[in-house]
Amino acid sequence: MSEEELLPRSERRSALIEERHAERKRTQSVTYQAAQARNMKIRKATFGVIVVAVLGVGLYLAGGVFLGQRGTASTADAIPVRLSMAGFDPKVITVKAGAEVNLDFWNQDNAMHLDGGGVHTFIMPEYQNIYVEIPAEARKAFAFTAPAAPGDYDFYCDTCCGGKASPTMHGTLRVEPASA
Ligand SMILES: [Cu+2]
Repeated sequence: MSEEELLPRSERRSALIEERHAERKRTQSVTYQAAQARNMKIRKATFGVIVVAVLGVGLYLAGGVFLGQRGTASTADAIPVRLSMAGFDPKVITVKAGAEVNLDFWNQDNAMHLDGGGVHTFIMPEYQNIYVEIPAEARKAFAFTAPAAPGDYDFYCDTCCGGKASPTMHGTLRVEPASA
């Protein structure tokens, strides 16, 4: 028989009450509360980090579709241009004559997709011999000054699907009069 069981019932009860008081005193103490708050903060921060990581992975797996459309790396007025096996999207890029043009290229193909390592190109021989290479699954910003003469300027990709010979790999830079 243990010593506790030998104690009279009243003494056991008062011991129990005292124990509860001590426990309450401990949990209500400033240091205990602070520690709890700290634990909660750490838990929240950890949760935040996990959420951010999961969202990041999700965005990455989404093939950068969201980033391509409204990513922070591009300027506010950048025109998103997606490149894939299907060609350019949009096929017609409309700008004002002489305006500063910011293109935000997004190559949606992966390196295993194409012979050229998934690279697409934006080639505009009619104007300034523009030649831009966009690596697989990458974004690339490209800025240039639009032609002063209004009209339609052809551009194409020559690294896939028949290249220049394939109509699907062509697009048009439509230059409108600056005043229009
Ligand atoms: Cu291409």
